[in-house]
Amino acid sequence: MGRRHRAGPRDAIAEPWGTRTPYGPGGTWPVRVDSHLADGVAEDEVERWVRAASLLHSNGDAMDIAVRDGRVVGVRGRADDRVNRGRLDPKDLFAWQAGTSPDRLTRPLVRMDGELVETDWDTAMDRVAGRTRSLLDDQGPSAVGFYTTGQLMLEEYYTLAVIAHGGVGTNHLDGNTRMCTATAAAALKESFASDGQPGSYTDIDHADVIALFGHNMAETQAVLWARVLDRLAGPEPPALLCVDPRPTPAARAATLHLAPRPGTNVALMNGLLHEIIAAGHIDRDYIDAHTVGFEELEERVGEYPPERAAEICGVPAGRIREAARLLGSAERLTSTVLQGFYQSHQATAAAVQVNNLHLVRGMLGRPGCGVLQMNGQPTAENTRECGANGDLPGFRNWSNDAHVAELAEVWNVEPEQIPHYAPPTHAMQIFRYAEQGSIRMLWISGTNPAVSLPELARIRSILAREDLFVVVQDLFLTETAALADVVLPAATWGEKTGTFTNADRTVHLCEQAVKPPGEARSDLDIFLDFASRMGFRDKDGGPLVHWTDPESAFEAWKQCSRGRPCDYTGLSYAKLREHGGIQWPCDEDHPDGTERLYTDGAFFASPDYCESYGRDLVTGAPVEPVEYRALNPTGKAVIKAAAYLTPHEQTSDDFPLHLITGRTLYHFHTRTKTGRVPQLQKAAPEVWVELSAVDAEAVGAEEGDLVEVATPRGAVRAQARITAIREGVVFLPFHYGYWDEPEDADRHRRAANELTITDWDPASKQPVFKTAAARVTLVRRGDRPANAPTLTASAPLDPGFNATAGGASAVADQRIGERP
Ligand SMILES: Nc1nc2c(c(=O)[nH]1)N[C@H]1C(S)=C(S)[C@@H](COP(=O)(O)OP(=O)(O)OC[C@H]3O[C@@H](n4cnc5c(=O)[nH]c(N)nc54)[C@H](O)[C@@H]3O)O[C@H]1N2
Ligand SMILES: Nc1nc2c(c(=O)[nH]1)N[C@H]1C(S)=C(S)[C@@H](COP(=O)(O)OP(=O)(O)OC[C@H]3O[C@@H](n4cnc5c(=O)[nH]c(N)nc54)[C@H](O)[C@@H]3O)O[C@H]1N2
Ligand SMILES: [Mo]
Repeated sequence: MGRRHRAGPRDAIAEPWGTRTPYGPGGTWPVRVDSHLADGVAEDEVERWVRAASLLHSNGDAMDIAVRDGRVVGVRGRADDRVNRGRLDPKDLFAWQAGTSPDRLTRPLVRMDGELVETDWDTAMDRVAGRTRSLLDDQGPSAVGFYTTGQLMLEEYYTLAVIAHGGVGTNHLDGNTRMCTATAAAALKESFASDGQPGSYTDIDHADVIALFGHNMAETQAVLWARVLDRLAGPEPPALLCVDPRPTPAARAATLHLAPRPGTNVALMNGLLHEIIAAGHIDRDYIDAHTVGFEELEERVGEYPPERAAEICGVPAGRIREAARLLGSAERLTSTVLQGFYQSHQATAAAVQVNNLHLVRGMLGRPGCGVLQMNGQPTAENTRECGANGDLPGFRNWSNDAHVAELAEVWNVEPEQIPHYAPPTHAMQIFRYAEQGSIRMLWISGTNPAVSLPELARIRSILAREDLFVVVQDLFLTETAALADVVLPAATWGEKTGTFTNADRTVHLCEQAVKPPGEARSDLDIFLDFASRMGFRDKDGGPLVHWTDPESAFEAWKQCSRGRPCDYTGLSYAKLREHGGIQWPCDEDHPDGTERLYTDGAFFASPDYCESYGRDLVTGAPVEPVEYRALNPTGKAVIKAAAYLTPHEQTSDDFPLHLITGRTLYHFHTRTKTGRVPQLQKAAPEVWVELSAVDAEAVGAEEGDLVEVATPRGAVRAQARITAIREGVVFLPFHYGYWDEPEDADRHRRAANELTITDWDPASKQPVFKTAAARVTLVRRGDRPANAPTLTASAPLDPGFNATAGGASAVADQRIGERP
């Protein structure tokens, strides 16, 4: 048995990554159990501990929810779980308090004479079902659209996918995962012809080089970053490469930090691949045995000697060479990719080059050799698996008739009932159809598009259209809910049971700990109620949705996943209770799950089996089945080359700066949860804008001054934070909508998405949140530094003022060495 000692409590706001537990290559990440209980509650006063996983990122940290008197009173990390080995980050530790917020929605609301008024479930659901029925009669299924999320549970997405594709029969079902990890899925489909994360978090334990591409891991997957920090603090630490225009904590810890001009990732990757191939740092045998397309890549990257890449990216050629040497000499390379690559005009093309890097170096499927095309939201993976994201369930191929027939068999419907005349409609197109009036009902669950979609003035005007019936299913009266015709109060994390799958395919069971407030219902119960009101039938007249609770929904999903890459048939609630997190595929042949995909160079890519034949990276046009068969008859990995294309919106005299947007450690998205959590809200209470000293001086602004950031779409006012961000680049966090100050006259001058553009990557259709041309002007002098976090990417150049801290209410316990 291991020792157990207290590392001493920490202020989890001031020390978000906690105390180091160093370890060496190939070692096991030591256990450190973090916990936080409500003020005045001692651990022995907790009545029950209920199994769960983290909600506000995709890391999948396993934890137990502490319950007393029927209320959640805290959380504790699970020592025995493969993902976090007990650790929790600030959102994990504190965000549960949002569930107990007094302004939770507790009754359905319907719009009467222009106002939202409380009503009962029957009235609300009859309105929803009645409108669906009349639209189906008048116009057919294409009048109805569903826009869901990456924050519900697998059982809920699967039920929604069956309802939308199999019941209503509409092709218009997508998730906010389109904003989030559509490019992760697209890049995996391009390279491996199927979604499915090749790597595993345990690759961090083995890697000798770790490369982060457009991923602020320290802030967005803080527990995974603690794992990296523990390797860095241990014997034989890995070298770290960070590619990000901002001085993120990872950039500051990196062996090598490249800060490219936003939107130039493809040129940079081509420059790196040019050097790696030229230096012969490639695995010829692997390339020959397991890939197609290498010659095209070699030729393409031949056009990007470091000097040319340097000119495009604004990174010195010498640094590109250095980075290529680092990547080229790695023996065990682990790469992660996220929004700095995914939310740009060449998102898929850039993310695919990271896959190419691993393919040409033969670094896949071995310990330490993994690509993690990251997810963002806690259950984005499930949205994708279940086909609630603009794909078919079970990673089935919409352009393969046999796959559609197989799905029809699982659902016991006619294949024609499942729309597959074109790929399922992507979210940006769903909103376009609503704008044009062909979609006349939009059911939004678990997402807040009035703050999170690009070009908000346009989104507000779409949601407010008279001829669009909007249903919003949420916990709170969000900016989006305020525009709805019907608002359905949902239960959330801790109030319902279901499964979650994280970014490295680890499935966790998350169990109900407490009752939802008032009349709030789980999303599953709401969807089931709708299916029964609609009377959806299979072809033998039985109920199409024949399950009644989370576990029976899970069992139904298992059958749908059978034989597919994301095979769940070997899992059960009982097994997840016994073992904690398990990685799919988990089936008869892999009863304990699967740590790494593609271990023997075998892919899910054969023409009959693959999820996708791929797309043209420039136009987005789907590759034809015959074309794919000719290119890749035996199902190898596909190496796809891409030329760099300039961003669509160029800087100009009027708009001379590059605007990028993103996150901070302490908040989640539109803050509907974290804004209601005192410790988190206090750490980052209001919007700020990050500027370099040079750009600030050019407009006469200093730290703390109020400035205006404008693009052709709108303007946001924020306090200036002067940082070591790349010159010519400004950064706005996108967390600040206006639900907490609805009467504020300046409310439309806080959200970053007032400024962003309606534009997307051609292959993944993911919007371009990370490149816009902007201008900054001084509004007025401030009298204090910006109220922005100091330990993160927004760290001030001048460290002379108070560091962000949480104080007494933010103390978390940490116990090192506690064994499962
Ligand atoms: N604290 C916190 N954690 C979260 C979330 C949250 O809201 N808050 N959200 C979760 C979700 S849904 C997601 S999707 C993930 C997102 O996690 P990340 O992708 O790590 O977060 P972002 O801040 O969106 O963007 C990452 C970085 O991209 C950089 N970047 C911008 N433009 C470029 C570019 O052109 N090239 C390169 N190389 N880099 C660029 C930015 O400077 C930024 O530091 O986080 C998850 N975790
Ligand atoms: N400018 C800019 N915009 C961005 C991004 C960016 O980097 N820059 N990132 C994009 C990305 S990656 C993402 S993921 C999106 C996120 O954008 P959103 O999805 O709009 O963000 P959230 O604030 O997480 O909204 C989730 C909503 O679901 C509700 N909710 C939580 N749990 C439950 C539940 O169990 N049931 C139901 N029914 N509702 C629930 C919450 O109260 C909240 O209103 O934003 C995108 N927009
Ligand atoms: Mo996301």
